[in-house]
Parts: sequence; structure tokens; C-alpha cells
Amino acid sequence: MFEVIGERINTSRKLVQAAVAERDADYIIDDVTKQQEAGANYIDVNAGARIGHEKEDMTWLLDTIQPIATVPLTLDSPDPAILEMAFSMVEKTPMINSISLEKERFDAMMPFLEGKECKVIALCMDDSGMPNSSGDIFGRAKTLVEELNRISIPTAAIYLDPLVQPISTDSTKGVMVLDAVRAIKAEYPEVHITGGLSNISYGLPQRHIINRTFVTLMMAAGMDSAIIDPLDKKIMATIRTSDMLLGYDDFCMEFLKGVRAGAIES
Ligand code: THG
Repeated sequence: MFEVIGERINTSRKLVQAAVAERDADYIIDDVTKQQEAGANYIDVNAGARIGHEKEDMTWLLDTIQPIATVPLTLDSPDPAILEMAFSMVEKTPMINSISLEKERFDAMMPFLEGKECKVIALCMDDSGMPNSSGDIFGRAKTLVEELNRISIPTAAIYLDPLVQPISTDSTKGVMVLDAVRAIKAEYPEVHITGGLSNISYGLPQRHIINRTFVTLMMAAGMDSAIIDPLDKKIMATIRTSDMLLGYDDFCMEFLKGVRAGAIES
């Protein structure tokens, strides 16, 4: 079944930033509780937006969230030192977000990940920037899987993020990532595919319908996880329905449960 990584605890969101600045634990606890109730399988925690405060903000967020977390956390930072500190604080085996092929980040992350039991998001990014073709995405994915396997991270613990780019400036950006996901899953059936989706609709109106349609296409290609807002009822219903139609919902149990709970409607 599809795994939802709840994206809401991110200081780039105004209300979260204010809650973190004021150390408003009730706000954070309420938000995490709602994400869990809505079906989040992981809670992403990103404290990067208050420049110069990431370390103490991440520490406070983890101290606040852990006592009420029923699911594991996705520790989200570009800074390997923050990820290392956060890793040492969590009780449940976390997901690390992220490693990439950018040299500085890669070189710092590899020794840290070696021998660790955790899941890891691997961005198809290198020092030349965003990928420019499906072959580019595939090549980077292959390098990441091989390198992580070499330090004993099993393929099934790797969540590749192919990096979705806006379709508004280049109409091939949708098929580019869809083709890449199909190629990656053909080569590595056990690897997971995740990532943010909303970049696809950047610069266009009515973004939610674009994001929802795109997640269905991505799921058909092999995406089995995404970093999204689990309180967005429509995208959650689209994901549950697509999961069923793709054969991941035995006896349509989860779909029927969602309908009975009022989470899925026509
Ligand atoms: N891949 C990986 N990790 C990621 C991303 C990714 N982590 C961060 C980000 N992208 C995913 N998380 C969020 C969190 C919140 C929002 C978007 C993505 C969000 N944005 C509102 C907006 O842009 O309109 C902010 C509005 C507000 O201020 O509340 O909510 O791609 N591996």
C-alpha cells in the first residue's frame, strides 16, 4: 500500500513557524494528531526555515512530537549534522530525508548512514543540478542504489525522490519523470519511489487538480509514497482509490473503510 509522509510540520509554513517561534506545543501536537488520524504513515519534521535556529527548533519539535507520535518520523534537513543530531533523539526507526549525489552532502551522509538501521530518502540531485532527462534521473537513481547497497542499506529501505519539476515551463517534465519511474522500478522492483508532487503545478492555476491527477499517473508508473498534506481530503481519496485500482487493496477493504469513515466520496 501507498505510504503517506505528512508534510505539515515544516517551518516554511507560516503558522508552524509562528508556533515554533513561540514554543506553542499544543499547536504542534494538534497538527500531528490530525495528520495521524488522517492516515499519515510518517510525519515529516523540517525546521529549516528559521535561519540560525534549525538545531534548537528541530530539538524542540522532536521533544514535542515524540510523546504523541504513533508513527515514525521523517527527519528532513539538507544539513547532515542536523540529521545526525535528530537521529540520535528518536526512538522509532526513522526515515532520513535526505541524501543526494551533491558531493558535500554525499560525503557527509555516507559514513553517517553506514551500519544504521533506517529508511533513507535519496534525491536524484547532483552538483550539476536538477536532472534534465529520464535517463539522467535513472542514472542518478542507479548510482544512489548501488552506493547505498555498498554500505549495507538494503534496496527496500531506499526511497528514491526523482525530483518533480514544473510542467508550466516545459511540457515534457511530466513524461520525463513518469518514464524514469518506470525504468527505475523495472531495474529495482523493491525500491520505493517518493517525493513532493506540488512542483509539477508550479506557475499554473487550479494546482490541486493537477497534483491529484499527477499522483495517479505516478502511482501507475510505480510511485508508492509521497510527501503530501494528509489533511487534503481530495488527494487522500485519490490515493486510496488509485491504490485499489492498481491492486494494492485486497478485497477493497481500505477503500470501503475510507468510504464508511466519510474520507472518500464521489
Ligand atoms: N522532497 C523531499 N523532501 C521534501 C520535499 C521534496 N521536503 C520539503 C518539501 N519538499 C515537502 N514539504 C512541504 C511542506 C509544506 C508545503 C509544501 C511542501 C506547503 N507549502 C505552502 C505553499 O507553498 O503554498 C506554504 C503555505 C503556508 O505558509 O502555509 O505547505 O520535494 N524528499
